[in-house]
Amino acid sequence: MSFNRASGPRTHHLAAGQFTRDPNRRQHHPDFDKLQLRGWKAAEKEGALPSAAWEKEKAWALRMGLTGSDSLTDKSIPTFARGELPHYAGINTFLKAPYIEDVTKVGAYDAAVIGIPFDGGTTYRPGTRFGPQGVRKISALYTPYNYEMGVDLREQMTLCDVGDIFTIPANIEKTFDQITRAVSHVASSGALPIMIGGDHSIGFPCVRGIAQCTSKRIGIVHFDRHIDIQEKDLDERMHTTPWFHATDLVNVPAVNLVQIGIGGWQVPREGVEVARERNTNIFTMRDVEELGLAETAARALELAWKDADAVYISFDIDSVDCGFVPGTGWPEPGGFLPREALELVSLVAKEGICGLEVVEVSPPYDCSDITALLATRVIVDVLGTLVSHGKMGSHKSIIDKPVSIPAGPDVE
Ligand SMILES: [Mn+2]
Repeated sequence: MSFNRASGPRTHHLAAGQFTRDPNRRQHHPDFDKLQLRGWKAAEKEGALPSAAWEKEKAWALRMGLTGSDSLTDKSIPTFARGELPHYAGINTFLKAPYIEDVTKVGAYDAAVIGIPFDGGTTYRPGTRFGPQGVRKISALYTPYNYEMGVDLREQMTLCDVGDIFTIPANIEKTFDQITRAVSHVASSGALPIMIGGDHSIGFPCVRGIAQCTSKRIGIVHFDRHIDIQEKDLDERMHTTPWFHATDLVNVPAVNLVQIGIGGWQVPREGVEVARERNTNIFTMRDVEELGLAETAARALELAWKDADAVYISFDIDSVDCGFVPGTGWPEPGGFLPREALELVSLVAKEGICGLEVVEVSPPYDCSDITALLATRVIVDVLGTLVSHGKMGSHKSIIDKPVSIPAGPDVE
């Protein structure tokens, strides 16, 4: 309708006389209706968002950081930087979310970011122990508002950063126990666990942490170029093995494991054999290309949710073409374009999730923080999707066996 020339020029936003024809002047489509553009609709949606949490944050910043200098016109600017602004300043948490020093308080938040600085499961290039800090650092440039989604995370949900898990660099098994304990604590609190790795070996203890808080069945959607399902690698449970051990858990069946983007020359045959034996679901990049993003997501959701009660997302940053993610341990060409990956992960998240991990960001190999930036995008896009589809908090209903981990005694 908006391109129907017969309907004549639309003039809603044009001054009278603007359509006087000058043959030397380039004319715009006279009947182009910008009100039909998603861009304009998104702008209108912003007008309906609240700003109460932003006002509260600014008042808090003045209380915490002292009122600003007399010469400043904007009286909401404090002397010491507190909260979101300026983006280049401050002690970085993920998205400048509050740091929860006392983890017994994590249940007061809808979602909690957990750093897992561990690269002891790496079989080639290390460095993912710096992943959580790399992602937090570049996440500082984001605002909590997304124009296209029409979502403001600050206004519509509560997010905190619980800091990092105390990993044991020389011992994979002790690290796994620490990770499971931490993730089970956060999941039991009701906050949605959002893990920043770390190498992909953390996938097993993260899923185990959630699985032990519930009698329900969990499916996994796994974005990767690698299959990551052999039993051992180099004699240990390395980053090539998480789904072998996760799908050994009674309530995490392999038939609900959906692996998307797998392919190239780095998929070990040992893993392929296990995937075949356990009947997992594998989509190559060519599958994604032929099906299209919407159909891929629809089929992935169907498989992951079949007789399951919740779905966990594991996003390996190396699922994206290595031209976009130099900062990773096993770079492989031919993966997703960033725009495809973000679209697909959002399409999967819109049905709700019980946890998200983003792994394999290795800042020492990164350029201009672009790999860490994409990891940040995956997390904020998933959060925005959960908010815009009313799925934030949907995981709470599966937590029927919450764990209780003792804190140390009170100190002065
Ligand atoms: Mn991988």
